[in-house]
Amino acid sequence: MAFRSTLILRALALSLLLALPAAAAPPPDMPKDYVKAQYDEDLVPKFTLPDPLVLNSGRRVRTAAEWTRLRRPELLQLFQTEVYGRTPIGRPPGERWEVLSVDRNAMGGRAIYEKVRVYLLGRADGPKLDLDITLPKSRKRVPVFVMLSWHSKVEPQVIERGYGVALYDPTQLYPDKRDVPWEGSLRQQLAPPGQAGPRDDDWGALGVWAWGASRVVDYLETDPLVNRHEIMVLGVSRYGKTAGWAGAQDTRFAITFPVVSGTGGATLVRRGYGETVKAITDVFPYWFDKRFATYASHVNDLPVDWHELIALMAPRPVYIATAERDWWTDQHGQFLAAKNAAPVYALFGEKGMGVDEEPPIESPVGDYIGWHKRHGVHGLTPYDWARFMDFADRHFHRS
Ligand code: GTR
Repeated sequence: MAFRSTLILRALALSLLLALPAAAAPPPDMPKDYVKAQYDEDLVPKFTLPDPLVLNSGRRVRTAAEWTRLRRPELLQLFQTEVYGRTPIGRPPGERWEVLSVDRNAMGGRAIYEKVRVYLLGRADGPKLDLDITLPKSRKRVPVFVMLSWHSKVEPQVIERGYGVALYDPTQLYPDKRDVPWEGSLRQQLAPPGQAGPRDDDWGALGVWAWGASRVVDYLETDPLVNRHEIMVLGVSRYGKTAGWAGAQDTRFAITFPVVSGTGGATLVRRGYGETVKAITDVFPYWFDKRFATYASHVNDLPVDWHELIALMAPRPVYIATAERDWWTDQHGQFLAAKNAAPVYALFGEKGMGVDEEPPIESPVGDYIGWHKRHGVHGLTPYDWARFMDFADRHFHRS
């Protein structure tokens, strides 16, 4: 394929050499039963990151306009064909929704709770998406986190600080398991006419789930209580990966929050630290397209790495959250991905993280690219939420 020769060209002449940290940290002191993988910073191989600002043709983009017109579509396409699979359709023509119920006295009278059902293809007996929306009572339209989740618990401080939450369960669209038959799946229902079966670049579960997050926005944009310019996307772990891919593709997301997203979310896969491409595609091949697994033994040939996924948000803000005892997600790899996305933000005149070294624990950094590592393990905590809203307050000019 054309990008392969370009790849070689890039690797030879135009690539960016990643500076490894001068003094590597000692291997972490982790629980004995922690999942086995490579966790020694000294053993991270030297590698070359693809340069987000170099076109497949080898030419360098120099302006924000060139990035948006030329490079952004190329990178989106590479993430589609090589990683997540193609998103075959945007908003389906027949999509409609129904507000099933509204409770104006939710959370002790502080919130409004709406249940909304989206009929993705218009038909009541077709695929649907159920939304649980909790909005703080307010005289103004409110900012909203679209959150992908299995459960419908809303963190009270979010409502107290004036933010809404729209929850949806991605598995309603596509099950989180291997070997789901293509026949009858949403993937088949949304495939271009004439496609008889799955292809190597057919979207995996993460792609379908991310597409669902965009369908939530279709509804939210019409909700009179919601500020359509302040819709964000947030997910944790596998749904953090999903949130990243959703935010990269759909510019209606004002801010993206990939939380402990790790491999396939916001970390550099070339580091081979913690969960590798091989590990993730062995256990969760169906999250991605078929082509992604073919890079497992030679990740350096992957024409993208995850600093470029973060760059796809530019100039919209993005906030990457990691946890101290979550080595599997490669926290430092998520720092380096964030750092190496900055040149794209710079084209827009925006500052990324504003630091070169990983900051101390629980010292959030970042202007347009927010980043923190908090105490604790894999998950989402009140500390994370508080920092996310500090970041959003700043960008939405809320006091
Ligand atoms: C793990 C997987 C991670 C992460 C996690 C989760 O088993 O290796 O990539 O996605 O599941 O979603 O909880």
